[in-house]
Amino acid sequence: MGIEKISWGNLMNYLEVSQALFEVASRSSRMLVLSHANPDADAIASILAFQRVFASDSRTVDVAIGPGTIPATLEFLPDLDRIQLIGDLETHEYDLLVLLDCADEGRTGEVGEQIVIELGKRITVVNIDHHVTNREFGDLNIIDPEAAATCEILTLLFEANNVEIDSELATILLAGVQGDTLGLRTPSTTGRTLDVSADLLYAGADLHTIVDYLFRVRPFSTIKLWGQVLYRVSMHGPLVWTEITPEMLEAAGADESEGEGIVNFLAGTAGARAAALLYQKPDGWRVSMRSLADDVDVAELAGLFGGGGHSRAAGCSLEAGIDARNRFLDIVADRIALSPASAD
Ligand SMILES: [Mn+2]
Repeated sequence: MGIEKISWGNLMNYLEVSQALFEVASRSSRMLVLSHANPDADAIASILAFQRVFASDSRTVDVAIGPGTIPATLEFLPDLDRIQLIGDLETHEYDLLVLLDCADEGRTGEVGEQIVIELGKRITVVNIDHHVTNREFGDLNIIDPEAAATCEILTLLFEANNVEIDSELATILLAGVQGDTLGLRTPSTTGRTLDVSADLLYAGADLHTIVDYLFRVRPFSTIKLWGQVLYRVSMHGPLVWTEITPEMLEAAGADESEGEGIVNFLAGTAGARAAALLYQKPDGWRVSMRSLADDVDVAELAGLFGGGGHSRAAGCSLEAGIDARNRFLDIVADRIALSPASAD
């Protein structure tokens, strides 16, 4: 509210968009910046970067995430203690709301969605994201599906406005880019992603620490969890899948976030066309999916179950119980077996 609804798609002019963003931000003295539940590196890095750039003596910037834990792989990032859970926010008195890396309001969790809807009636909502499924729910929608990470978009916006990027801010932003691209290895990685990464390295980003934490060094509990989860892996037609149960987490002494890399590991299964990791929760299953074939669109498949995401990486939720799980596996296996390329 307060400004005419504006949306930018890809091919947007970053100079123009950046001016609009900084103009809206300049009128704020109490900003709330949110990202999604079960946060990943891009979600956490986005809100931390935003706070660094926009917090000042005359402007408080609160940052919060939906339900979930901050992955241990991100513990090298500065200011993690400033991140709150949306459900724990003490006040909702803000004059600007910013959502980062969220395709829709629901990604912030149930409480978050209510807060977004309530605040959205009174104050301006800024929506910055790179998911192609973004619903453009904000007043100011900065959506660039060509970007490999929200942190890639933020870097371009900051650069366009001549923000001074010091080594800590550069490390934060590069961590988001590295996280979403799995170390610049996903198909979403473009020349621009490498340009942005190079800019951040020149600004002093600590790539060595990022790579060590995100991709190499893991707690023993994670190694134990992976052992159990991979032991149970199976093929359902062309779908490779496995699950994480509360019993496995307990036996390994691990938390749910320690399973995050497993679905990407499964995506390396020769002969499979899609991969799925199912997290068993008290109220149902949370599913993370990856496409291993150009003609398999997992965002579309997740959409069948009320979820969404990218064509190569997507997620959804299922009802509780083994029946719901098996029905999901059957439907997905059938669909990907029917994709055009499998007829070859
Ligand atoms: Mn992202």
